[in-house]
Amino acid sequence: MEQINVVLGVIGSDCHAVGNKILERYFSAEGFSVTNLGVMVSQDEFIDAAIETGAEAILVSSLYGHAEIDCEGFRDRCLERGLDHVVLYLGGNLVVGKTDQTAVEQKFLDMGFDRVFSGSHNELTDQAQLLRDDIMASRNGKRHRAG
Ligand code: B12
Repeated sequence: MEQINVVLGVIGSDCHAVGNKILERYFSAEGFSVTNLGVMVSQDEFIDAAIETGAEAILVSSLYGHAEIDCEGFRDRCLERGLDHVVLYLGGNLVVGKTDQTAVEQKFLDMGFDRVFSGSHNELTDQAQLLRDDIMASRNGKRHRAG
């Protein structure tokens, strides 16, 4: 099967490590070649790793509620550094407190993520297939943007 490289990690000063390990196992078991940067990863560390490994997707987690600050400008930074076609996913507990899930997800889609998973959408079900489809679309110059 064709190897597809992806980069995974928890952004910012966030130290929540358990979900990250589960994501590594899930996407590896689904056939992706996963570079897992672990916790407390900066935007540039994600991008450096994606460039080094030729990753076609960056999967960002944020669990401690500060995703908006940590993810600000991420898509622009990818473009600045030549990652024009990288697929960007974001998941976790993205904001502090109870906020409407759809509104939360839309906020991050507007920031340039291709798919956003929060609340009940965090459960790992068909994300590997979605990712495969989005990477294929991106290769064909049709980057997916939900919403
Ligand atoms: C254990 C824990 C800790 C431990 C972490 C230990 C460690 N090194 O992992 C300790 C005690 C250190 C900790 C600290 C803090 N924590 Co804490 N912690 C938790 C707790 C109880 C469990 C987290 C966990 O392991 N979950 C199990 C895993 C399997 O689930 P998960 O992390 O959500 O990951 C899954 C999904 O989110 C999803 N997912 C995640 N990312 C992505 C990405 C993609 C692309 C996709 C598709 C899916 C996906 O898939 C994952 C696998 O199934 C949660 C509450 C909870 N029940 O979730 C709070 C919680 C995450 N913590 C919270 C907070 C506030 C903190 C602190 C700020 C507390 C404080 N005031 O100090 C600090 C932050 C420290 C820091 N710098 O990060 C809040 C966050 C609030 C928010 N976002 O709204 C939570 C939700 C508790 C709460 N209800 O208030 N915490």
